[in-house]
Amino acid sequence: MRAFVGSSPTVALCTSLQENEKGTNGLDKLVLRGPLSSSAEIYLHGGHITSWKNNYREELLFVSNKAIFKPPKAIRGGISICFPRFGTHGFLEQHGFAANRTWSIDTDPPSLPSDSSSTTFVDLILKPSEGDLKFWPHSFELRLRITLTLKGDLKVISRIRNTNANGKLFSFTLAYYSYFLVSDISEVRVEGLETMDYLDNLKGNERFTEQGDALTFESEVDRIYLSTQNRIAIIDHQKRRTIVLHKEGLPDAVVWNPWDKKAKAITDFGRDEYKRMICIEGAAVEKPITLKPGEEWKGSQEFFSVRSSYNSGELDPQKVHS
Ligand code: TA6
Repeated sequence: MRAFVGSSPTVALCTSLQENEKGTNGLDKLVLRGPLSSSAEIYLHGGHITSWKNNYREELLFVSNKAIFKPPKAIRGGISICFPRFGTHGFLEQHGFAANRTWSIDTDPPSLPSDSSSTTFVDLILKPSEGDLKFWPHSFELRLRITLTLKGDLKVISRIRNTNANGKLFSFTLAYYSYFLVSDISEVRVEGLETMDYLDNLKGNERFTEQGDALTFESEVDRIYLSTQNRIAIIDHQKRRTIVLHKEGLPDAVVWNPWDKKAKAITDFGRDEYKRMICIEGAAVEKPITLKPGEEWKGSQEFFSVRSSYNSGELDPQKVHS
């Protein structure tokens, strides 16, 4: 099946995705090739991005060696969308069900302002099944546009429309559940969350205030930073690389590393893999988003990889881009 990928008007020819490949366990996988040598791999199971390689062909996402590519179990790693709930909420699976369902390629997406730089992109869509409606009785259209830019940056735009015919509004929380590959978690610093308030999931979700300098990691961390600034940097000294996240419409940020004890309890996670990953994700958790029928919410997260691990508060990837 040939899937169509779009590109910005400045790039006359639309390049098409490679054939819809068969990935692990024969699951449908799309390969998106950027205008230069970047790439992304996306499974229709979960609308799950399992690889993002920059123009230097460096892999930037973590996927567990023990990930189970068998629906409905979500793939452990990469980037997926927690919807309609982040976290545990009664009968809903942990982090909702969007990452547990099979998505489709959206061949007729409502238009989006095209990017200024040349890009290639693919559009995915998820609508609720009859089974989902039993758990969460709301009709919705969840769209993802996954884009690679000329510079090898990844951009994920999510749109959620309330398509209830019964006039009912609905509220949801959401997170871009993102696992980044790092050389050694004890060598990683995170800038951009200094002095922010956070809810600590390890202390009964009590509210604390972050200290005044970059985050470093010596043990399990499981926090939701609230109403943060939109730019967060993951600085990896050993790889001499910084991954910069720029989020829009996602006021909060989740930071998670299971460390050794919790890692052992996660069946689809290698016991030492916590050393090579960090989850940092734009989210809308503290204040659920409410949509009336016909209304649409849009959020996005851009991911830049910068070949430097300098210690600075002024991270402008455009100036120091790889
Ligand atoms: O994103 C952080 C978190 O909510 C942690 O609390 C931890 O539970 C993690 O998700 C793992 O959730 P999962 O359902 O993917 O095993």
